[in-house]
Amino acid sequence: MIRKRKDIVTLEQFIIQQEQNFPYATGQLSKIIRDIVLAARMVNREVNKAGLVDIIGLTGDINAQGEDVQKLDIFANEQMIDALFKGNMVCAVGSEENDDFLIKEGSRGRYIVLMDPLDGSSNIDVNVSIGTIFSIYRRGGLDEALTKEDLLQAGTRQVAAGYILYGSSTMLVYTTGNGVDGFTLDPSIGEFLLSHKDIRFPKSCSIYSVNEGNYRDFFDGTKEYLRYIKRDMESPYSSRYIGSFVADFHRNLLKGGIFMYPGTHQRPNGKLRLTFEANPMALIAEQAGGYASDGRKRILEILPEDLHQRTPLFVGNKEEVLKLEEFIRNSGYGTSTENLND
Ligand code: AHM
Ligand code: MG
Repeated sequence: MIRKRKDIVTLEQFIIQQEQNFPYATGQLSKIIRDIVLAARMVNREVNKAGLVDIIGLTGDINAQGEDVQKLDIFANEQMIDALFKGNMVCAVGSEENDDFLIKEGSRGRYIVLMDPLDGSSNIDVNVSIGTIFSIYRRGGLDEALTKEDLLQAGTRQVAAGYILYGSSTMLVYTTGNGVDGFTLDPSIGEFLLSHKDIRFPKSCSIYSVNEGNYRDFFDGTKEYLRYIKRDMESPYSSRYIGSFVADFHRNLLKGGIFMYPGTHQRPNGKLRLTFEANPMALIAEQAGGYASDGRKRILEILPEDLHQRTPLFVGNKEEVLKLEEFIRNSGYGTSTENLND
């Protein structure tokens, strides 16, 4: 079916419409979204060429988490930082690829951006979808120096969050706290077009996504929940796990599902980062009627102490994540290793 021109809404038109709904908006936040999208277009171009040119592959450098860094990560990081700082609305950027915050001295920018410029980058060389995740906060008074409280705020204080999925098509999904909307890049005209208006998790959950290779090492509550959804439910859920967070989250958002990256005995805080990965997806999930938890409490209420802090993460359909919390609560938040081999 070919859509008539009047049905098509570009991202730019959508942003303008949104601003008209908030007559006091300064347009600064919209400018940041535009800057992120501009950088994402550049990243998209390189991701699409990754199989063809020598931009792919390890550089030999190690990132802040001690993992190998691939060239595309660096490219994405540079593009994002460059676009954000040139835009003048942003005074500080925290990136998964940098040990510490990058501060723009003397900036009058009101906003702080935290991001994972290219999540799932270990999937690049096997042609699996990857993504950029971002999260935007407002700083305190412009006349005071930036404080730790400005830089490390709880997820509830996000003014916007989103992701770009470089998949079979390229999509931007974002929220400014007023629902979640999705845009698909039309490569023939180079524009993101509104394709998924007001996204909500479907009523029922039908998918669970977890790296079950780690099962042995999960805590009791997580194991009991997994046994329940696989064995005790009338119609068991489908298991779907790509191992690329943006793609796993996006599928579950559209189809209904729970994504889990639990803590383990080896790594009680799991793998994913609170600031770059959990918080933005938690805001999107809640804005779409879902919920995100660390197993005990709401992700968005955790006050980060460190830029690179990790957290267990359970995110998806609200009732499902609440059920998971119940299993963990009923296990006494157990950390026993007794049934490690179940
Ligand atoms: P990255 O930020 O180093 O790319 O790692 C994060 C990725 C996520 O995209 C994904 O959900 C997770 O790591 C997969 O981890 P695992 O391979 O342990 O299942
Ligand atoms: Mg990541």
